[in-house]
Amino acid sequence: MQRLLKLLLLAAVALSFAVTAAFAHAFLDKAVPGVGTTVVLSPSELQLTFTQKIVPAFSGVRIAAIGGKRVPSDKAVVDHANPKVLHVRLLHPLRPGTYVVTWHVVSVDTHRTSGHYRFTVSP
Ligand SMILES: [Cu+2]
Repeated sequence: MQRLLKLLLLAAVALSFAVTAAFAHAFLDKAVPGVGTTVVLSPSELQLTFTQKIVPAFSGVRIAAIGGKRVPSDKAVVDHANPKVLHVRLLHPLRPGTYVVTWHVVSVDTHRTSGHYRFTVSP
C-alpha cells in the first residue's frame, strides 16, 4: 500500500512538471496588425509578441497573400528592448486583401513552436 502511494505521488509530481513545461513554450501573445483584424492602411512592418524570449537565429516569419504569392520581407529581427518581440519589415506596401502570417520560433528554453494567423487590409 505504501508503495502504491509513493508511485501515485511520483506520477502526480511528474504530471505537474509536464504541465509547467508545456506552458513555458513561446506562443504568440499578440501581433500588429492584430490576429484576425482588418486594417485600413498597409503596415510597414509586422510585430509579433511571444510569451517568451526568442532565439532569432532559429526563428522566422513569412507572409503571403491568401492562396497566393509570398510577400517580400526582411528577416525577422528581435526587438532590442524586448526579446519577446519580433519585427518583420515589409519591402512593399500590401495591396488590399487577406494575408497569412506563418511563424516558427525557438524560445530561450530551446523549445520549438509554430503557428499562423490572418489579417486583412481593407480596400
Ligand atoms: Cu518550452
